[in-house]
Amino acid sequence: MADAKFVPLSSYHEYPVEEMKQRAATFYADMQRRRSVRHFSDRPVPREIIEDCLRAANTAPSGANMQPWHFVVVGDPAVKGQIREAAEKEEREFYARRASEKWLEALTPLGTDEHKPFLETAPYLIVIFSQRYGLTSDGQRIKHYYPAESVGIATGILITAIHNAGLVSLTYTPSRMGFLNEILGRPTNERPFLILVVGYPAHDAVVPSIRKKSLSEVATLL
Ligand code: IYR
Repeated sequence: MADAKFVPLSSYHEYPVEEMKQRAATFYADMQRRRSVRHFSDRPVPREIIEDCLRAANTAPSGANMQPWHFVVVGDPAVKGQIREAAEKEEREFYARRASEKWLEALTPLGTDEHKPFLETAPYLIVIFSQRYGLTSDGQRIKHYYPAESVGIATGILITAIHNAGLVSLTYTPSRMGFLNEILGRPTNERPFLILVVGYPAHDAVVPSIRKKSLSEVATLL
């Protein structure tokens, strides 16, 4: 710890307890409105909104503060088309052969199939990569710690930031994702984590009728 440097925690702000309760309840009420959406409008979204949401995601805690993530924002219709084509090829294989009966059964309530038109309709695809290790400018490998956990946390913050901005998103994981490195020219130390589809919902968007578990089902308070 000899070289550790510390500065005062000047960013922390304490709220009175009543205000904390109010903030926690209000935040929950707002998050409860978030839904994963598969029907997008093609309405454009200002790029700076996406950039600020990515800045928020980049504040995420990560193993040894290595920030083992990379975000590729795809707005180019030609690239979105390439991603759709490659993803649907994987999904045709998934739904016809790769998926077990049990897996298909678990997906039934979501009504998903091999067609992924949202990959072209939505204004942005944010492709999130997890870096298995980092690289210095002279090509030396830097060890990354807990990349899966770190990228998962950053992705959660990104989803929350997008919802907070007033947009909708879909966490989309094609059955196999290696094609994303090729299409987007990402290096071999990066693994595709997921595609976050972002935009406005279509006017006639519908969502599956599913429910979240209650607090007592997911939490134990000792
Ligand atoms: N990737 C496929 C299948 C799929 C898998 C899970 I796990 C989901 O939560 C939803 C879908 C698809 O997107 O259709």
